[in-house]
Amino acid sequence: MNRTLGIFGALALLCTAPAAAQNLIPQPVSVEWGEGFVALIPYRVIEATHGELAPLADYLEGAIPGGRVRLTLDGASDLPAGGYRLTVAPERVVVAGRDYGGVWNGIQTLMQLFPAEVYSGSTGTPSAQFTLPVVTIEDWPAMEYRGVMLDVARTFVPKEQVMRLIDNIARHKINKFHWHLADDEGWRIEIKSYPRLTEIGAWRGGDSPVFPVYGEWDTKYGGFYTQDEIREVVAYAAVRGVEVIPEIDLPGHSRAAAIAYPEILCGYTPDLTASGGYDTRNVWCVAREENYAMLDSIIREVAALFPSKTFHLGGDEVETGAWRACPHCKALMAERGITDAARLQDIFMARVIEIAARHGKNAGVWNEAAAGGGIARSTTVWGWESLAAAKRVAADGYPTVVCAGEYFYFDMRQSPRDIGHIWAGIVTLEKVYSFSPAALGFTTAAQANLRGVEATLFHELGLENGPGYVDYQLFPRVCALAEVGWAPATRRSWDDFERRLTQRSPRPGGFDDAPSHLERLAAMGIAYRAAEPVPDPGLARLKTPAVSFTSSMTARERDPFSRVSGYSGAARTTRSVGEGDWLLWTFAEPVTASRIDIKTGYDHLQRGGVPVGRVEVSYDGSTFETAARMHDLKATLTPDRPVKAIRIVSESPYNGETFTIIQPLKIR
Ligand code: TNX
Repeated sequence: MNRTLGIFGALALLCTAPAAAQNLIPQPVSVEWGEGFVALIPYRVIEATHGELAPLADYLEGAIPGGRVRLTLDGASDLPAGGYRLTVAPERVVVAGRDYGGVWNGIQTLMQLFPAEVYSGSTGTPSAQFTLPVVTIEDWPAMEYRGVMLDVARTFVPKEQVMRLIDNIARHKINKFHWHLADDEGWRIEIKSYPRLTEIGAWRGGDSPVFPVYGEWDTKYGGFYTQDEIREVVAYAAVRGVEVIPEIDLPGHSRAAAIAYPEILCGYTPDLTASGGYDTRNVWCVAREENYAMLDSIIREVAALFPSKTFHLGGDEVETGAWRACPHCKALMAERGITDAARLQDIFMARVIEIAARHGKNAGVWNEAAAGGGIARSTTVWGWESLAAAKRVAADGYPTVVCAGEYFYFDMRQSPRDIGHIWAGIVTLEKVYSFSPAALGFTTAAQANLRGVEATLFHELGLENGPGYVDYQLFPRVCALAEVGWAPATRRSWDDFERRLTQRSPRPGGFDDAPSHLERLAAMGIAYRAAEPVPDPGLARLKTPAVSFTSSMTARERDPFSRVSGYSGAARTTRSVGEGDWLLWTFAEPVTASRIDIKTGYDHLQRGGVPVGRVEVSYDGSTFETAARMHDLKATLTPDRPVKAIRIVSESPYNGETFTIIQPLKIR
């Protein structure tokens, strides 16, 4: 296939060669700078020597402003998978890939030789500044698996944004997109044989039987992908050399599915006292034979949509209480001679792994599912709980993807003042970059089992932090992850990485500097995290007037109400807030304040508070009037008179938890 659009050649300009000056990320294996720069011809002449590279020729056509480029699979067969040779010479640019992904990777390196504008979508006539350095690059990845996981269950991410994310990670030579499609809070993929999974399970709040959590408390919220949309995303990713790995999280994390099809749950009537009458069980019954027929049908439909050989079946954080209470599960345990109910998970996982195999897939699981050692060693295991857990599964002989929380959970905070979870600590950019299997004590045998690395974005905090959240959490940490997966630790230097990320690099001969990588991210339209957030100066000057706090609920011993009245921390009650429950702050003296912030639920996460309700104010301590409504578990008052008391009256039957958290008032 030959796409000749013009006849002029490129022009070589004689200048001194740049030092390793193009700020390439991830850092290639070998770069040999030649003499001078090549000025681009003002139109594209893109040629692909193999029919299968046609999508890449089309991609490049829309991606660069000019130049004569040959894409080929010839001349790189000696390189490892994903490898490429890129030569920029006056007569033409050649991207020779070991395979399709190799050509993609070479194209991405080529694009980093351009000014950052190449990413801003303007592929018109190149200006005089559009010059490429003469160079030969030979390059291949250290790790086969370089992934990003997105949870679309807690916060739904529309198809277009998923594709945008895939594009942006693929530009960093990330080659796997792990799509977390079902969890407690939503089922996001159309299953034709079980339509209620999305008719009911894709929506929460409003008139849905799935109760609201994590924001959008008083509206019906959700979404799902039709099978056609899934195919579209998979095809879009394939053009970019990205394999899409679906995940249906089993047998736990399945509340949305269980609300749509309650018969999948264990066969007993649960005690609903702490949960406002909701059945919150989220675990498939192991002993119910019909469950496996249903799962066969679900797995068959999902498997058919994804060309990936890998099918992630979940297996994390299974709440075994239901199994222990279930007469059928207990009978199964007796029959198999199992005394620990947790081991029922081995039986369940073996069944679904076998179903996946029947539909042509190798299973993937989270590390807990491999804890018993009872599942097949062909199963890829994602080591997420900790570095130690990742080491353990790798040492146990499982092909391992490392996504250990303390390195690769990008829902963690990037600094103490940032948004995010904290359970795995602060995950700074430098921490991500520091990951090195050898230095962190993976044995040689364990290292041989590593498939690679993956960043995960679990998405409980998406709704409350708005549309920029995904970019903010992922970038620039994905840039560090990309280099960790691509370049062995022996070839990496934090100082050098940080320089390439943040500093421009001068180019001789009067040409524009090579952009910093952050400039490229900006040109891609990524709302990356640029710096640590500044503290709110008002917080240091909060008032703490004497106040008493009471409620219709009682506090548990460990987190008493005195924490709220003492402004020292959060209190936690012994049950979910229900309709008519109240929280009351009474000041010793009326308080003059310009602003009072009221917050319930976790400090960092919209969960466990008062979702719907009114906020009443009293100026005399006896008559109350409604002054605000709870929104996103919080409210703000700007009183024009001294306030004697504040009362929250709940109008929601349930908050999705078995407790309610109350934060101290912030009074300014
Ligand atoms: C643990 S990661 C989970 C997720 C949460 C995440 C929050 C995993 C396999 N389970 O359900 O969203 O922590 O960081």
